[in-house]
Amino acid sequence: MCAQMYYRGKMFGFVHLYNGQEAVSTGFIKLLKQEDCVVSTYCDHVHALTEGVPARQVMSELFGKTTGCCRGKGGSMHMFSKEHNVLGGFAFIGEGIPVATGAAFTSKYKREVLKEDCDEVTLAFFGDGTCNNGQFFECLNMAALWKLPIVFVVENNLWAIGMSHLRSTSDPQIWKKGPAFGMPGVHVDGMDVLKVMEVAQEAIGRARRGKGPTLVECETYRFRGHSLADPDELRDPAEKAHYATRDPITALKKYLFENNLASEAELKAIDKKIDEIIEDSVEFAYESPVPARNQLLENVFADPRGFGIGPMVSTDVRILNLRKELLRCSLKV
Ligand SMILES: Cc1ncc(C[n+]2csc(CCOP(=O)(O)OP(=O)(O)O)c2C)c(N)n1
Ligand SMILES: [Mg+2]
Repeated sequence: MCAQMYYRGKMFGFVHLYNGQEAVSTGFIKLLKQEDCVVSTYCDHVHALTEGVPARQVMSELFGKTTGCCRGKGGSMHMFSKEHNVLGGFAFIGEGIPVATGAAFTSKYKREVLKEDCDEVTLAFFGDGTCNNGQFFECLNMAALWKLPIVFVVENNLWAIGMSHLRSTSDPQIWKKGPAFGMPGVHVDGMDVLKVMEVAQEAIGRARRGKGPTLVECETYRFRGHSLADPDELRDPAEKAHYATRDPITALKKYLFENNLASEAELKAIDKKIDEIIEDSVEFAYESPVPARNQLLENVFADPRGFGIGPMVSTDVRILNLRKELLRCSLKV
């Protein structure tokens, strides 16, 4: 549905589908408690949904409407929900990792100074290509040094847009970089939700017990191009066909049938319910208003009229002048 709406011009900028990688988000996030935090990338609409942000709010945000979880100011790639502790999608790769490390530091600080029974955990999701960026190494170091309650979840889909993982990294086994910093590194089949859950349980449990971070490499694959604007001409059709046979949703369905855990009718009923939720979210997004023109600068700077952002210091003349200047420019445009 996201693809349909994007091609109809209802969503702006880029939208990145998550098809093929669902087992990673579900396998990890479904184990979290209310207070735990999630930091994501540009596939954040899925991580937000998994974390419980209502589909209506997510779809509206993708449409850039005021009823979205960021009042339509974030759009695709910038989902945020204070209520659900979704601390953002980050379009600049690697930028979310220090934010997640900071959130984990906050939890550690709370535990040591304010609230002894605080056992919050933060999950940082990012891709294989991102593991070649500096923030990854810096944050692994800090997290291990301070035994932070964080799990670094690498969604290794073997590609960074059109760059093959094997061509761009000195050692393609990402999990090995964990032990280099003194934390466990684990590799898991990221297309098997039950295997992901098993590994996630161990890593999250470890973080909750104050035993520090874990690096988990989930080997997965995306079924579509990098974004909906990507013609996806660089990946070998044979490779795509190979991974298509391992669709995590089809695999789980097969497992449920083989183990008599669900009937065809039960799964059909779930499918129907999902279709209804999606239809409802699209209708809601269509009907919702776009942000008013006078909200253009809201939440851009610290603004007491904004939401969740601290009060502006009225004596800060520089910010006031900058705001005025921006307002003048926007009116000219
Ligand atoms: C700092 C920065 N450099 C470059 C880009 C352009 N860019 C967008 S996605 C991407 C590849 C990311 O690949 P990976 O980390 O494997 O994530 P995936 O999309 O495969 O989940 C790049 C280089 C960016 N967004 N941010
Ligand atoms: Mg990748």
